[in-house]
Amino acid sequence: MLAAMLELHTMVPAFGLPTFTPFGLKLIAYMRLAGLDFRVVEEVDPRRGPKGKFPWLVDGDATIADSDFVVRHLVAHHGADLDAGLSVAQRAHAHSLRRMVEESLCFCILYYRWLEDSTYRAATEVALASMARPVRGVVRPLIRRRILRDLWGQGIGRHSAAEVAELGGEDLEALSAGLDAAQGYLLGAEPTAVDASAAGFLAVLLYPPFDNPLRRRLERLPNLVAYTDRMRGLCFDTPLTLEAGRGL
Ligand SMILES: N[C@@H](CCC(=O)N[C@@H](CS)C(=O)NCC(=O)O)C(=O)O
Repeated sequence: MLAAMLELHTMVPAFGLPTFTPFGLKLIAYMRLAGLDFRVVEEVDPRRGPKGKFPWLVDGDATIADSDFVVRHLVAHHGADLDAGLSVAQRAHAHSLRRMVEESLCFCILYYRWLEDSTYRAATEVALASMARPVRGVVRPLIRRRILRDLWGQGIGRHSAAEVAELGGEDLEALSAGLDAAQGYLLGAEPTAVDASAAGFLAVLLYPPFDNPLRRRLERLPNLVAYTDRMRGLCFDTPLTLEAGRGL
């Protein structure tokens, strides 16, 4: 039997956003747009989740990790299908857009978050604020080293900051052009799952006070900025039911 109240376990709020991970924002946006009732449990340590990453969903006895599997669960068990009205061709288009955002733009955003010294310091200061200072001092560089190794392995970490802005800028321009062709959201007049995903990634790029060449590319695309603001108003500005999770 599934519990009535869904629990989304995700990274702490930061910089005016209800969580600092784009994948957590994606699920908050998805559940908000689907009209689901849920509470957010703030987590500091991703290793508490089944796959060692934020976010995960607890639904009664079931714990589901990875935002894509969470969305599948919400569709299968809660009838919350934001894409129900899409044609086969629109679903295929949505799939490629979502992959572009989550597998390409995502790494460009992570690049600046973890490679730039000042951004890394400010971001981890907030994300790990609940940790005792001496613990934080030890843990921060370890996390950074691991993520930089991942970014090197993925390939993005081998590029210059300007090259990453070129690659990520193409993703942003594709989203911007798609918005112009649609009627308000990425696939038409109503928000769908791909809007939830895009909103999460655009929000973490646009709103935290970190200057980088990719953010400047986004600021030069007024329709995408207006869309991000609109999605923020729809999905991220309403207060959430919050619960403190367990720290390290
Ligand atoms: N494919 C996963 C990606 C989740 C993910 O990459 N989460 C990052 C935060 S943006 C994370 O937890 N990183 C922590 C770590 O690697 O230690 C999803 O869709 O949920």
